[in-house]
Formats: sequence, structure tokens, C-alpha cells
Amino acid sequence: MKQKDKKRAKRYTGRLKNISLPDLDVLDDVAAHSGFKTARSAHKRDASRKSGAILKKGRVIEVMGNYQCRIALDSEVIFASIGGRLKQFKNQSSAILAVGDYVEVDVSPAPDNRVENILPRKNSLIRYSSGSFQKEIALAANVDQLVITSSWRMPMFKPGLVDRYLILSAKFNIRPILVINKIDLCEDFEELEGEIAYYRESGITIILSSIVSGEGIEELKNELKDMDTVFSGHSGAGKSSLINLLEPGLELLTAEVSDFNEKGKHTTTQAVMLPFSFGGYLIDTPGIKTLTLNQDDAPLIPKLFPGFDRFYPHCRYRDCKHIHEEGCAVLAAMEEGKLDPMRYESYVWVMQNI
Ligand SMILES: Nc1nc2c(ncn2[C@@H]2O[C@H](COP(=O)(O)OP(=O)(O)O)[C@@H](O)[C@H]2O)c(=O)[nH]1
Ligand SMILES: [Mg+2]
Ligand SMILES: [Zn+2]
Repeated sequence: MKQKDKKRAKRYTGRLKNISLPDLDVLDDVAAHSGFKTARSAHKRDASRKSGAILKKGRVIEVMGNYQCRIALDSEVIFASIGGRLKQFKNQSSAILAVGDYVEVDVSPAPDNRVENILPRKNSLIRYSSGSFQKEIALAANVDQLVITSSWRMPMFKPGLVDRYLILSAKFNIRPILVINKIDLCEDFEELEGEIAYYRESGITIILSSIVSGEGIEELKNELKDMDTVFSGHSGAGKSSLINLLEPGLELLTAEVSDFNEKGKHTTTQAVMLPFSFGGYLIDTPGIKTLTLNQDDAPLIPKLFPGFDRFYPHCRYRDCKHIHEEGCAVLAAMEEGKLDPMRYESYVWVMQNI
């Protein structure tokens, strides 16, 4: 831990001392006896809250500036602001509202609805800001999958880059889908299959696609259907072209989008869930571009590197870095021809350049 971070962590603990965290477990079966449970848990969590709160469960589908968001309830979409109690935790990524969050919102003061609780997340995409007080920023929560868009040519397929995205998806516990686009530019499919064999063997879903021939588009659509998906990838690989083909007219947040909320206040969209007409959502945020590995991830990489889960459990040392340790199963696999030396090189490169 860097000296700077230590200080930050200390200050943090101090602040949290006087704050009681919301009791989220009690909300699990709100649907079953919502009246009773909601009243009871609301009472338990915050005795000082005014009586008459009407808590409804919903999902954040858009996050704007100024603590504003849009929430999809069962039958309607409402605007809401983030409750004061949650703002207290604003330096903690798990307490800042992210698109995709399941929340409890108090609709009793409508139209001034307030988000009172963020329900536990299945996962979240977190980016790290450098230098500022608020270190972690949750970009999206409860994401099913991450599409990694790459291209076979123009630009050239870069397995090293794919490895980095795959490490990220493993770190955030989000299923990866590797799309290799522009296969209309492929002249040698044996070469292509050779390049991606390792990923296939690692059990990663791979889709070969082309917006020119239309190949792979149906397959991609099937994977996206009814799922909440984030698209990532190297620029120029064809991310926008693929999305346009899948859903013509979908407006992406290439730049910040300005909007006005119900009260006529100016707000800026930071992240949004866009519905696919065939089912499922595209989660879009300009922040995705800044998702990268950082120094804190270094200790995780020996276990998160794509395909290494087949080997590292057999390393003699639990914290094996697979560099020169005795009894390293990764090095052994390479010697036995079970691990492509190019992937190992990529691993070393990531470790040295993080
Ligand atoms: N040959 C070929 N070109 C493509 C394909 N998909 C996208 N392109 C082109 O690649 C360029 C970059 O595409 P774009 O969708 O803007 O990439 P993005 O930066 O990932 O959003 C554009 O000129 C597209 O027309 C494809 O499947 N085959
Ligand atoms: Mg684009
Ligand atoms: Zn090892």
C-alpha cells in the first residue's frame, strides 16, 4: 500500500465509525410480504426517517449528475434523487449509485422520489480515479456480460489487448464474450483458428463476425438476448458498427448527453441502460473507456490471467507468480506443450507493465 493510500484508508475508517450501515438482508423477500417487511425494515434501518415512507423496489436505468437518476419500477419509470443518508457514503464506490443497481426508492414525496437503499450487487465495474479523494467509481452494477470487441485485421488482432480485457472481466466477475470482427478480411482461417485456439480451450465464448457479410450477427444477438451487456474494445474494431447493425437507431453516449429532468433542471447523463428490441440491455457509459488494469490488480493477475485457472491450483505455492518458482504448474504446462508460450509471454508482459 502506498503511503498516500494508507492515509486515505485511515481517514475513511474514522468517518464510518458513527454511521450505521443499512440492513440489506431483510429486503430479500420484500415481494412476499412487502407491507410488513418494508415497514419493519424501514423502521429498523432508520428510526429518524419520517413515517409514511412508501418504499418500492426498482432498477437504476440512468445516472445523471447532481445525484439524479431514472429508475424503472414494475410499471413505470420515475426520476429520483439520492437520499441524504446515501450521500454520506459518497466516497465509497459501493454506496454510489451506478446504472444497473437495484434500489429501494421512497415514492411518498413524489415527484421528489428518493433512493433510500442500494441492494447488494452481484458485481460491479469499478474504475479508479487517480489523485482525487474519491478513489473508486462504480460505473455499472449487476452486469451479466462484457463483450470484448476486437478485429481480425484493420486494426490487427492483438491477443495481448484481449488478455487485458479478459483479466478485467475475471476481476469483476463478469462473463466475457470475445467478438472477433471484420472476418471478411480474413484470408487464412487456419491462421485465425490457431491464434484463438487458446481462448477456445480456456472455455471463452468466441464470435467471429462481420458487418460486411453479416456473419456472426445472429449468434451475437442470441448471446445478448435478455442479458445486461457492456461493450468494450479497442477503438476502430467495429463496436459502433456492430451495435448499429444489431439495433439501428440506438443512441450511444459517445459524448456526454444533455437532458432535462421533470422539474426542468439541466442534467447530464453519465451512464444509461438502453433496451435491445429483442430483449436485454446495452449498458453504456463513457467511463468504460477508462477501465484499465492498475497497480492494485498486480497480485490478482497470476490467478486471473485467461486460461491460467487450469494450471495455477496445482502450483506448489499458493501465491506463486509463475516466474521462477519451484513446482510452478504454469511453467510445467508450458514445458509440456500444454500452454502456448505466446500467452505466457503476454502474461509476463502484463505483469511487468501494469
Ligand atoms: N471490413 C470491415 N470493416 C468494418 C467491419 N466493422 C466495422 N468496419 C469498419 O471499421 C471502421 C471502424 O468501425 P467503428 O464501428 O466506428 O469502430 P469502433 O471504434 O469500434 O466503434 C469503420 O470504417 C467501419 O466501417 C467489418 O466487419 N468488416
Ligand atoms: Mg465507436
Ligand atoms: Zn505457478
